[in-house]
Amino acid sequence: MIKKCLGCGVALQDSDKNKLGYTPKLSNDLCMRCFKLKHYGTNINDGKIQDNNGIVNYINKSNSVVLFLVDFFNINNEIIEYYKKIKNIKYLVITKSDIIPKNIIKNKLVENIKEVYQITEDIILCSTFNNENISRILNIIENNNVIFCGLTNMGKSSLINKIIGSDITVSNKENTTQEFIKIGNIVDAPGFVCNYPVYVPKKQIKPITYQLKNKYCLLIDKYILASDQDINITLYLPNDILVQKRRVREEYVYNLNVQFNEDLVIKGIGFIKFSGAAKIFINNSNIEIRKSLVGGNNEN
Ligand SMILES: Nc1nc2c(ncn2[C@@H]2O[C@H](COP(=O)(O)OP(=O)(O)OP(=O)(O)O)[C@@H](O)[C@H]2O)c(=O)[nH]1
Ligand SMILES: [Mg+2]
Repeated sequence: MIKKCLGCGVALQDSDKNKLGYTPKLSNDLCMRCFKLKHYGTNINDGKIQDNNGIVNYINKSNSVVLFLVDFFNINNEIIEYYKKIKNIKYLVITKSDIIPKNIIKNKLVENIKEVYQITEDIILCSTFNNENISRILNIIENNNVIFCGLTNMGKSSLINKIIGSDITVSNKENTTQEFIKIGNIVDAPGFVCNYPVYVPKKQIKPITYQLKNKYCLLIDKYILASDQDINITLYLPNDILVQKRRVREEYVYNLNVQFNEDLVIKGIGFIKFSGAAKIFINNSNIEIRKSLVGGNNEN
């Protein structure tokens, strides 16, 4: 029988150092990639390119209950489309609830996600770090075969390790889990990988409000955001992302309309809530605009 790496699920091999699954000794439980990720946090191989639709097909062929994981900052249409393709009994699990800003009312957030993305199934907010709703997940697992799936870096393997005491490799690098890993009645799926990097926030996010002025733009990480008029915006982005105000230095084409109470989603990082209508410029094509997930009573 082929021996698989306990950390990421790839078949172990001792013949080619540069290929996935390499280990100097086949008696080892981990491939070299997992060993380095676990002990040094370094990634010696980006892993195979995941086939997102292949993952969906595998799930649809099973009769397992599906926990589809996504964190608060990575909810977008592209990901929700994968969620909707899954035909099994399923739950949308909003992970890393510990990083959701304090001002957000969680019940209201769940209502808003249901409304904006037309979700009819239960939504569970949970955190592996502070144990929020872990008991609800345990309950589902006790009574069903369960597949954990979702975007890469959403904490699938961390949650499984927490609830069953397994030792699947966890890291803030994308594509950590390489193959489906079956442990008892639980399956950890490789994460969906999209064409944008998925940031892992380190701590609870504090929303920051800026006035975006006509003559100034914001430099967010490596992206320029400019508006054709003065407007208040609130950034729901990891606080270690560098944000700087700059004087507008060139003519921008303001070709994107954002309305009052809408979010500009920057996929993989987070979103920006607009408190007024504006025409904007942003040099990033991985964006979406939606009715805001936050705001309303007592928020902001
Ligand atoms: N703040 C916070 N971070 C978490 C939580 N759960 C996981 N993380 C972090 O999220 C990152 C990704 O965790 P993984 O468990 O490897 O994510 P995954 O979904 O299995 O990722 P892939 O295997 O690439 O699909 C790690 O840096 C974890 O420490 C959580 O509840 N709260
Ligand atoms: Mg994983």
